[in-house]
This record gives sequence, C-alpha cells and structure tokens, in this order.
Amino acid sequence: MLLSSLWIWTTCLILGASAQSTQGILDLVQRRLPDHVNDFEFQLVTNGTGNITEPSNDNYIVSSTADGKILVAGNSLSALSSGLHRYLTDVVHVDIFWYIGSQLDVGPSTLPTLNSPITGSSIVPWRYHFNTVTFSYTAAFWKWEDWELELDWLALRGVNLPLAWVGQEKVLLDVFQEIGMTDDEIIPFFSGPAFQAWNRFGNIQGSWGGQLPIEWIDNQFELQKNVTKRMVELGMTPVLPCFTGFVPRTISRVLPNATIVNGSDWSGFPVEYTNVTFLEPVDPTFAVLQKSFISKQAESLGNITHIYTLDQYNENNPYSGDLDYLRNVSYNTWQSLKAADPEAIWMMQGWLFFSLSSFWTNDRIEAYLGGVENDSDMIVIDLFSETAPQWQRTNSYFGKPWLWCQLHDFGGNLGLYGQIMNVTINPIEALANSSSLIGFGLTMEGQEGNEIMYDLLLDQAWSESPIETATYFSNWVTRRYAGNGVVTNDLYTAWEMMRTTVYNNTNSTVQAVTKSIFELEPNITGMFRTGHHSTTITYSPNILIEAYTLMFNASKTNPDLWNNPAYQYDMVDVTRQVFSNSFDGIYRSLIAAYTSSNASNTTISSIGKNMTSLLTTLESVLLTNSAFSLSTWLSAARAASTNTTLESFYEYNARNQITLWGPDGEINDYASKSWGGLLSGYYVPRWQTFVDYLMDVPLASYNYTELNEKFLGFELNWQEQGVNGTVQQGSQVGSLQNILEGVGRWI
Ligand SMILES: *[C@@H]1O[C@H](CO)[C@@H](O)[C@H](O)[C@H]1NC(C)=O
Ligand SMILES: *[C@@H]1O[C@H](CO)[C@@H](O)[C@H](O)[C@H]1NC(C)=O
Ligand SMILES: *[C@@H]1O[C@H](CO)[C@@H](O)[C@H](O)[C@H]1NC(C)=O
Ligand SMILES: *[C@@H]1O[C@H](CO)[C@@H](O)[C@H](O)[C@H]1NC(C)=O
Ligand SMILES: *[C@@H]1O[C@H](CO)[C@@H](O)[C@H](O)[C@H]1NC(C)=O
Ligand SMILES: *[C@@H]1O[C@H](CO)[C@@H](O)[C@H](O)[C@H]1NC(C)=O
Ligand SMILES: *[C@@H]1O[C@H](CO)[C@@H](O)[C@H](O)[C@H]1NC(C)=O
Ligand SMILES: *[C@@H]1O[C@H](CO)[C@@H](O)[C@H](O)[C@H]1NC(C)=O
Ligand SMILES: *[C@@H]1O[C@H](CO)[C@@H](O)[C@H](O)[C@H]1NC(C)=O
Ligand SMILES: *[C@@H]1O[C@H](CO)[C@@H](O)[C@H](O)[C@H]1NC(C)=O
Ligand SMILES: *[C@@H]1O[C@H](CO)[C@@H](O)[C@H](O)[C@H]1NC(C)=O
Ligand SMILES: CC(=O)N[C@H]1CO[C@H](CO)[C@@H](O)[C@@H]1O
Repeated sequence: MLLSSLWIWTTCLILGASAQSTQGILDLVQRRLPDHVNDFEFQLVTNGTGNITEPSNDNYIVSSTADGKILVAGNSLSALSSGLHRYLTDVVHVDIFWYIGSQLDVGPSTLPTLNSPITGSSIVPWRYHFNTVTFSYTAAFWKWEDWELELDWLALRGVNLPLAWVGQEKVLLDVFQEIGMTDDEIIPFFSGPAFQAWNRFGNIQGSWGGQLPIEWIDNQFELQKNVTKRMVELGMTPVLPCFTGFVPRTISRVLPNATIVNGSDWSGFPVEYTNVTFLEPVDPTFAVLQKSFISKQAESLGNITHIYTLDQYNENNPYSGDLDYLRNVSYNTWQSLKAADPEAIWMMQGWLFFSLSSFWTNDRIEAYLGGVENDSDMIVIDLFSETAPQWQRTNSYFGKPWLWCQLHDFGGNLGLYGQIMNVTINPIEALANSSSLIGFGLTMEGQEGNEIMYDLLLDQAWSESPIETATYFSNWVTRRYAGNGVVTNDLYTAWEMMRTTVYNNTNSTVQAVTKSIFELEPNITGMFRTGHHSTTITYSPNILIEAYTLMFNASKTNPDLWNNPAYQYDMVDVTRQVFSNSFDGIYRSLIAAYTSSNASNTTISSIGKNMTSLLTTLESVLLTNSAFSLSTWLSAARAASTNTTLESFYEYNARNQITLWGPDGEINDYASKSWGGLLSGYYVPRWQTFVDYLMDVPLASYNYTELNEKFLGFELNWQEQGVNGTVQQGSQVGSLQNILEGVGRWI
C-alpha cells in the first residue's frame, strides 16, 4: 500500500510534466556523441499493463531499425538513458568516467548494429546518488561544466533520484529576511564555501577566516537553477532542501517567544561555531518558515519535486530522549512539510542510527519515525549498508520506505578499496527480505577513485541476482581503456588480481576506503588504525606490486596506452597505493630504530631521508595528473570569484578542509588527500619535523604534546599561504612514463 501511493505520485509526475519529451536524452547524445545524433531514436512507451497503481520498475529495449538506426525504447527517461548506456558499454565498449571525462566518442565511426534486441529491467524503482557532504568534499567549487559531466554520468548509470543541494543559502536568506531579520543577523550564521554541508544540517554555524559573501550565495543559487533544470530534462526527480529548524541565534530578536534550544557540540568545535540553535518544530513559526522556504524555492526552481531532504539530528543529540518529545518533533516537522506541499515526502539520512547508536535505541527510532504517521511520506537512506546496515535492527525502519546505499569512503580519502561481495549479494538479500526497500544508491562522502565499485552497485539495480564480478571486471576493463588500441591481457590480469584482493575486503574491522599514514600527523604509536577511518590494508602489498607491474607492462605491448586518460589516471592511482604501502614499512623501521636500545642519529636520519625521498618521488608521479594535484582544487576555489580578497578566502577554505578541518584542527586530516603539492608542501615538512624531533629527543623524554605544538604552528601557517594569490603548484619533472621507468627502487 505504502509503496503504491509513492508510485502513483511518481508516475503522475512523469506523465504530468513535459518530461514526456525525449529531448533531454537527445541533448545528452548531442553533448557526448555529436557525430551520432542521427544514429539514435528514443521512444517512450507505456509498458505492459499500463496500470499505474502497480509499482513498476524501469525497463528498456534496444534494437536496430530497418534503416540502420539504434532504437532505444523504454518506459521512462531514466530507462532510455540506461538503455543507451547499456548499448554503449556492452556493444560499443565505451563509457564516461569521473576524473577522466566522457570517452563515449572514441568508438567506431559506424555504430555496430544489433542482431537481437537487448532488454533490461530495473529491480528497484529508485536509484539514488549523493551524500549531503559530497556537495562540500567534492562539488564545493564545481562549475556548471563539472555539473554537466556529473549529471550525464548519473543519467547514463540510471540514477533517477539525485540530491540537489546547491545554493540553498539564498532561499534561507530570503526566508529570514521576510520575518524581519537583517543581513547582519543572518549572514554570520552561514559557513564558508567548503563547509556548507555541515551548516545545513546543524553541526556547525558561522565561518572562520572570513564571512560568506552575498556574491557566493547568489552565484550558487544560479548554479542550482541550471542543475535542477538539467536533472528534470534527464528524467530525474531532484531531492530539494527545505527548512530544517537550524536558525541563527539572533532570531530571538524578531521571534522573542519562539521555542528554541541549543543543539549539542559537534566534534569539539568552539561554542561560537557549534551548539547550533534549533527552532523546535512544535513552535508555530516552524511551519511558517517551512511554507516560506518551500514556496520561495518553487517560485525560483519550479514545482519539480515533492521529495525534500531534512536531517535534524545528524551527529547532533536531540534536546531530549523522551519518546513523546521525539515523536512530537517529527510529527510537527512532517505536518509543516504537508502544509507547505500536500504531497511532500521527507527524506532523511539514517546515519545517526549508526553513529549515535547508544542514543538511538529502537524505541527512540520508532518514536521519531512514528511521528510521520503515513509511512509513504518518508524515505530513509540506509547510508552505510555495505558495512553497517541498520535496516534489520530497525525492522526495515518500522515500515518506512528506505534505500540500500554504499558509502564506501569518508572525506574523499583515496585508498584503493572495495567490498565486491557485500555490494552485490547484500542488496539482493535485502530486497528479498524487506518489502519497504525501494531503491539502491551511492552515498560516498567524496567521489574518488574506485569507480568500478560505484558502477557495480548501480548496475546491480538492474540484475535480479548478485552480479558475477569476474565477467563484470573484465567487461569494465575493456571499456575503461577504449580508444587507444588493444587492451592487453596484462590489464585484464591486473584487474582480476585486484578484484579478488584490493576490492574483496571481507575483514569487518576495516570498514571503508583506507588512507595513507603519511597523510596523518606523525607519532610513534597509533598510526595504524582500523574502523571506518582505516589506515590498515587487508591484502598483501606484494599482490598490488604484481598488479602494478602487469599494468605497467601493458604499455610495452601497446605504447599508445600512455595517451589513454584512464590508463594515465589508473597508473598514478595504483602507484600512489603501492608507495603508500611501502611507506608503512619505512615508518615501521623508523620506529624500530628509534625505540631500540642503541638508537642512533645516523640510522634515524638515513631512514628519514628514505621517507622524504619516497614522498618526493610519489609527488612527481601525482603531479603528472590534474586529478591528483592540489592546484586543481585550489585553482577551482579561486576561480569562484574575481575579487582578490574573496579568492583568498575561498582558497583558505579549500586548504582548511583538506588539512585542519576547522579553525584549529578540530577534525584534523579527516579529508586528507594524496595530492601533488600537498605531499611536498605539507606532509614532507611534518615528517621532517618528526624525524628531527626523534633525533633531538630520546624515547624516554618523548612528549607528544610538545611535538604536536610544532605541527600546529606549521599547519596554521600553511592555511594562510594562499593570501598572496599564488597557488602552490609543485613542479612537474617529466612525463608519467619517464618517471615510472625510474621508480624501480621503490617497487
Ligand atoms: C491495477 O493494480 C491494482 C493493484 O495491483 C489493482 O487493484 C487494480 O485492479 C488494477 N487495475 C486494473 C485496471 O488492472
Ligand atoms: C547556466 O548555464 C548556462 C548555459 O546554459 C551558462 O551560460 C551559465 O553560466 C550557467 N550558470 C551558472 C551559474 O553556471
Ligand atoms: C511574547 O510573549 C509575551 C508574554 O506572553 C507577550 O507580551 C508578547 O506580546 C509576545 N511577543 C510576541 C512578539 O509575540
Ligand atoms: C554545547 O553542547 C554541549 C553538549 O554537546 C553542552 O555540554 C554545552 O552546554 C553546550 N553549550 C551551549 C552554549 O549550548
Ligand atoms: C507550483 O504549485 C503551486 C501550488 O499548486 C502553484 O500555486 C504555483 O503557481 C506553482 N508554481 C510554479 C512556478 O509553477
Ligand atoms: C558485510 O556485510 C555483513 C552483513 O551486513 C557484515 O556483517 C559484514 O561486516 C560486512 N563486511 C564488511 C567488510 O564490512
Ligand atoms: C573474497 O574473500 C572471501 C573471504 O576470504 C572468499 O570467501 C571469497 O571467495 C572471495 N571472493 C573473491 C571474488 O575473491
Ligand atoms: C582484520 O584486520 C585486522 C587489522 O589489520 C587484523 O588484525 C585481523 O587479523 C584481520 N582479521 C582477519 C580475519 O584477517
Ligand atoms: C602519540 O603517541 C604517544 C606515545 O605513544 C601517545 O601517548 C599519544 O596518545 C599519541 N597521540 C595520538 C594523537 O595518537
Ligand atoms: C628505503 O626504503 C626502501 C623501500 O621500502 C627499502 O627497500 C630500503 O631498505 C630503505 N632504506 C633504508 C635506509 O631504510
Ligand atoms: C642527534 O642530533 C641532534 C640534532 O639533530 C642532536 O641534538 C643530538 O645531540 C644528536 N644525538 C646524538 C646522540 O648525537
Ligand atoms: C510493468 C511491466 O509490464 N513491465 C514489463 C515491460 O516490458 C518488459 C520487457 O518486455 C518486461 O520485462 C516488463 O515486465
């Protein structure tokens, strides 16, 4: 029943809107395959019974027509783009990738015909994409062109439910102005360009290093108009923001009697930046602000959705754990949504039930979710399903529709990592065991490498049984390296080795993408971590060296691979991981030397030189690729303004997020990156400081607090290095091929 009403709504939206036009898909072909616009035909068809009260999945049929065209027929725009993708990947063997771009046009000039049609049916109606924080970790400084690539990537991979979370500060500003607040009362509440996600769900407030300018607020909202319009053209249902309850403290001037409470502290931030003020949903003004937000947003973006993202307790403790209190909060929040949009559906991330599981007992979860009295008015995102699913213990969220999602990484960390078994087997088991599961999705904190893991789950949404990963990897490799001659056996073998090791983690103590210890503040203990910020790998480092060697050798058979952007990216990425694994060994020898009874400066110093030498060599590899360069991130930040003061503020934000993460290192190194420019400019100096300290101070006098002060002084200084407008480039010392020819010493 509950699924049916959700379905009626969706179908009506699709049939009711001009989305019936296939123009959005034709435009995609025009953008990515301009030479083949006349080779494709797209047809929307009503499928089967045509009974819209039955939940129906998307399906497509791709065939060749008598006049030699490729005809893609499907029951939704998402079905059409998915069918197109299936033809391009399985028949033409080309694809579009993150960090590499569209390679869809490298196929033959005459497209292959099909002897028999290809059909596909999704097994879930919804395919979701984005974590709220992806908008800050990955997309904070994206331009429209970056969004265009992303949205084509999503459409082709069948995503039909993306979060659209750009630029909502504009709507919020208007809402607060309407009740009489001044800009001086509102703007200081907003966080900087690289930290907006956490401000939006009430972890932090305010901005360090500068104040968010109106220019940013306006530009981002303009960008949001483009993003949401394109999503609709591509047949997606955008998930839009709404009023959450988080407000500036100064709101009490205009609403002196409002029921407000201070939220809890987040991650040790000073009170001025956290303990965010929350307007209780029971207060009548909550509904007023909700209606104002939703109607202003619809005036600007159109009536394009009824699904709203709304997280109130994401890493915040509720004011009270009382069951009636929790039920009242969600009941009134729900009522406010319904009053603003009678068809509103509230989407929330279920992360809190995992991260604050001691607070969120089952009776509290049931009370909070139960405040939304119609199950079909809510969708819960099971955010970390591959590792820490919560749907079983909550009895499928007590009947609320929910999404099975792969989180995979934290903070956009870069290690090679995957759980091919849990990502293929578990969602199929969940579908068989939970009647309210309505979709699969990707909730990575940052989009990073390991793209095959993301493809795998989105493809699993079109396969009734767990995907057989050996064939899957092999096919993926074929299209990954398309366009530069033969894809040699070495490449297939290398990926097969990685499939069964790097991408087959089954050790539940290592829960997500690993990060390199050289990205952490050095210490004599505590560097090898497990859990969801693991620095520990679960495969033999030698396996990856073998895979690296095979990949490198592939270029001996086919030297043109050096011109292939996917090969360039993957060689850098695998080299990065091999060096990272090697660094672990050098670190261990350093600590062994320091803690041995006959510790000597000579030994410590020579190991220290080895460390620096490894990192400097890796830096030169990373700098050959813009996807692994600090300057790409910093330049994008600066490019968001033409005003030099603002450029410097944006760059400060960009630097701070990937290093100190907070004015004084509140979640230091959480979003660390192995990027050229960062190794030489940041990590090497920290390790040098460490090695010097080990030489100066014998083990008996080792004092971490003292060492930590040295680090912090350096780190704070590094934040400011962008003020004079010179983006730290690092200097590239040669071609990737030449550099890799010379790294034998490390491999
Ligand atoms: C459509 O499906 C619903 C739910 O399965 C069913 O009750 C109804 O009879 C069907 N209508 C028609 C015309 O088949
Ligand atoms: C929105 O897209 C148009 C092209 O359609 C482009 O000219 C404009 O710059 C984009 N807006 C923003 C804010 O990027
Ligand atoms: C706030 O409450 C007080 C006391 O009940 C009342 O006198 C005052 O008018 C209220 N102010 C507003 C703005 O509603
Ligand atoms: C901030 O939150 C913490 C709990 O996380 C609490 O102890 C403290 O009193 C709060 N401070 C304010 C000013 O609300
Ligand atoms: C959106 O829907 C509301 C309510 O039906 C209507 O009043 C409004 O005019 C619509 N807005 C747009 C931009 O279509
Ligand atoms: C795989 O999923 C199972 C079931 O949810 C879980 O117990 C296990 O810890 C997961 N494996 C990893 C590596 O997270
Ligand atoms: C992955 O590892 C598990 C546990 O070691 C093993 O049972 C399974 O066969 C492996 N799968 C693949 C594809 O290598
Ligand atoms: C899982 O990884 C941890 C950390 O490296 C290790 O201590 C443990 O032995 C591993 N467990 C298994 C079953 O391999
Ligand atoms: C650093 O190592 C020292 C000595 O083992 C330990 O006391 C301290 O807790 C460590 N600090 C961190 C942040 O891990
Ligand atoms: C330097 O590191 C490499 C790679 O781990 C290792 O083979 C070599 O023995 C190290 N040299 C010293 C002096 O530690
Ligand atoms: C090691 O070198 C440091 C200078 O870096 C010096 O202060 C210290 O005395 C040296 N220790 C020994 C045992 O020579
Ligand atoms: C709802 C429905 O009838 N779906 C069907 C649409 O067509 C495909 C391909 O013929 C079938 O597999 C679906 O069952």
